[in-house]
Amino acid sequence: MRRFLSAVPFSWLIVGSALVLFFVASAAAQTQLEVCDPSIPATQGSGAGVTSVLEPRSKPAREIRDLGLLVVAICAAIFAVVQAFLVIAIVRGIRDARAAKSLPGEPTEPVQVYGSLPIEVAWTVIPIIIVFVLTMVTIRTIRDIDLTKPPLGALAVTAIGHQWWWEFRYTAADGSTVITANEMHIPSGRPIWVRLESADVIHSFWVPRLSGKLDVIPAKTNELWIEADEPGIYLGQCAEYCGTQHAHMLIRVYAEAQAEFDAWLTREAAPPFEEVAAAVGRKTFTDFACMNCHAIAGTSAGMFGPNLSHLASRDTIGSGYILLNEANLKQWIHDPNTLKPGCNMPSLQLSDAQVDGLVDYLMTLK
Ligand code: HEC
Ligand SMILES: [Cu+2]
Repeated sequence: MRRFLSAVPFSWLIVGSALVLFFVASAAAQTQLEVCDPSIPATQGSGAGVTSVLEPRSKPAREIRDLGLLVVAICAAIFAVVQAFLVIAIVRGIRDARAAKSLPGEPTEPVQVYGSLPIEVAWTVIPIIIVFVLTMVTIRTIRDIDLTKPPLGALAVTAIGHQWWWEFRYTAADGSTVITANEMHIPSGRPIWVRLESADVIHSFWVPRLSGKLDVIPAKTNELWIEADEPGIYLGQCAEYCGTQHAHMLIRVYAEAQAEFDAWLTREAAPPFEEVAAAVGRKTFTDFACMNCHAIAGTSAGMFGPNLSHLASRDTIGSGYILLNEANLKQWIHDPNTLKPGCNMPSLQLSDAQVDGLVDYLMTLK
């Protein structure tokens, strides 16, 4: 037994640990991965909150999963065959060595075989076939999902990556541009043609259940087909390291029935409802630098930070990282760095009264 163990190749240890890691990782992926703050309502609709590539909800994501599983299956088969030969060789080697010991004088080397034509042909032709199959299947998948033109009936949305949040732009029925942040609404069952742009560095747009990932590159527009088969919230994540708060540059895709989506877009296109009682907060907003960085329809036009026109209709702030409620908003405005360290919004050192006014005002922006 000790003999056998010492003969176990080192590669098995590596492969063994890799397998253990793989199973642990896939188990983790299976658990309901929620955004960092577990109190954020990630789940709505079937299986929302899951970010696993193994649970696709669109044609592009399904094709990517299927291709991945095919590659894993072929590699597993190759692994099994190679390891089987290895085990046979080890067992025979030990047996022959034992036999040689009991028969002194016999050669301990196994019979040497050189240049067997059938074997040479087999291990040349079989890998070529495997590589050929993988190439063809990959080309087919790319042709199916990496489109150069929007699919029929697609809705065009522009997504702009910023350090560390997402901006989404739509064209409303009246031709006006609707701008929102971090929570992307889409009609379910309809292809979405996402034009990806960056305001600063390279990001990557990835909603695992809706499509593959695609880089978001400054001064270049990439185009990505995403789609949700069924309504629900689908979580995504910037997938290209882009600085301090890269990990908290989350994407929330709200897929809803077409009529619901249309109603949402119409609401977003309209000016926000403002209560007269919130006028104090509105004045603070325009008196301070808030207005230079944030746009609120009818109030300010800043473009550096997220559009706040309909902030109160969103579930989260800080790019899907923090639940939107009065307490969090208060803390955020006092000093966003206590919630999202390193983010590009400064603390304006406002008094409690000023912050309270701002919160009252912002929470009316439905
Ligand atoms: C220098 C520009 C700048 C100024 C000034 C500024 N902000 Fe921001 N703000 C940002 C940026 C950038 C973000 C996005 C931070 C992130 O998620 O990483 C942000 C995020 C926010 C958010 C969360 C929005 C969302 O959807 O995630 C709110 C609310 C907000 N700011 C309110 C204010 C208020 C109120 C003021 C004035 C007291 C203010 N901001 C001043 C740049 C600014
Ligand atoms: Cu990033």
